[in-house]
Amino acid sequence: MRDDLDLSIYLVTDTAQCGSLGVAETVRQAIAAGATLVQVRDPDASDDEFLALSREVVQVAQGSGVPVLLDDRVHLVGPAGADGAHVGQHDMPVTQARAMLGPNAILGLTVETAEQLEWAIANIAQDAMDYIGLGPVRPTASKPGHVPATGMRTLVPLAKRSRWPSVVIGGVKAADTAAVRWSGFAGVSVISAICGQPDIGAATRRLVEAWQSAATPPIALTIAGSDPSGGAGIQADLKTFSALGAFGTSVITALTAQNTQGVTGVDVVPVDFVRQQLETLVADVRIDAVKIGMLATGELADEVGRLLDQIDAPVVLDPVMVATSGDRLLDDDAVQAVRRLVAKADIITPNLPEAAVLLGGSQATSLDQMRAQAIGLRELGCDWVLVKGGHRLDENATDILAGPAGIHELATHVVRTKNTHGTGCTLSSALAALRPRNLDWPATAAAAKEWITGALDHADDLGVGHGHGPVHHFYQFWK
Ligand code: TZP
Repeated sequence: MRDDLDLSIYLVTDTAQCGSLGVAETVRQAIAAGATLVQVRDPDASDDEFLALSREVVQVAQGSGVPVLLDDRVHLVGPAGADGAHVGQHDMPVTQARAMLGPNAILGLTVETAEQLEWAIANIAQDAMDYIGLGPVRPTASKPGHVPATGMRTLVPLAKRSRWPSVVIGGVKAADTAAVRWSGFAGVSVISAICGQPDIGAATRRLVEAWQSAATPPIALTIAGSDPSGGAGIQADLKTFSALGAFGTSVITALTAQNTQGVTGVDVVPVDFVRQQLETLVADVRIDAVKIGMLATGELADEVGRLLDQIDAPVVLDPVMVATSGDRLLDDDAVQAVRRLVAKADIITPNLPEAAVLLGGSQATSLDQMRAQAIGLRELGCDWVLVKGGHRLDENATDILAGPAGIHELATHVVRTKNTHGTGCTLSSALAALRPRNLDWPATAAAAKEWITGALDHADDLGVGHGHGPVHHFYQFWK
């Protein structure tokens, strides 16, 4: 057992992928750039070849403080002078490996399923093992014939349940690294994100920098209008961010006078002052995700489009046009500007009336029409389109997510409640809050849909107003 083990940038070597540069030189450059742990892996090598390779790697790592582990061959740890071993489900049992290695060696185990984790919890003493490797999170060519990829939605609960620190393995890229840390893992375990890369140092530094960027919680920004009744707009967005573990910041585009029964007035913030709010904010505060809601006028929509160039973060655009009460929240001439803004977003979240307005067509009434509209909206220049089925309410409350690889369907039970004020704002801000903790939009959308369904399930617990009351953003916290 090691108390000071740094699992954050965990390099697993692959002799073929390291190519002509070689394993030892790859390890040397990766350690120089910040790799924190190395596992020598070459399942095809004979014991003699593996021992020679391991000795080379141990020598390269000497003096760096970076431990070297051997994959599977526990009996070679001593002869190679390595610091420990990593064993798989079909290798030597952990308790036997610990007995062979002694109390000070580092020892890790691959866990692929909930059953394997439960078995480990029941049968392996906490101090017999240092960490678990969870995966594969994505399909990977580095381990052909491996069990199917499980994705973060399966792995995150396993990491939470684990008594040992967890690293994620399998197809992990630099772009995933912050999400892995924000999801509570102790590190990323990679082969191809380092081995065989044209510049080993640069590839390793990308992982290190992404890991460091996630040392503190994600910060989300909402650019939207204020709802004094607290169920929609900026107020809903900040509650959603807070409930889902993102620090919330806001730029206000408009003040509305409204309650749960309707909107009685809108006062649009001058464009110059919207710009000043945003520029002052981003001059100081890092933004990890953006949600855009009510834009009120075409002029504001165009200005927000320009301001987005100052932010390097995923953008969720909720093309807000009409409140739940039926009140218009956008000028007619602003629709064209919102269409232009769509091209600057990573994902848009129209409901059925908004999808129809954006496409200049009629409202979808069937799932097939929703699929066609979602695909059609991608032509406006946005990779991902989530068409919400809330206005149709089939037996599964199905939403359609269209992306570069086709259609995903998101279905849950229908919640029968009149308290739906702010559901659009809440879902889009949930996407912004959750994207930093997920590897892609399908996983983010599935998590957001599950969460907002809970917020709708508990909406009737709140007795706010006499019209369409708000959903319950804090249903997971309040008794
Ligand atoms: N165990 C589970 S997936 C995997 C191993 C060794 C391969 C990871 O390689 P890559 O290239 O980082 O996907």
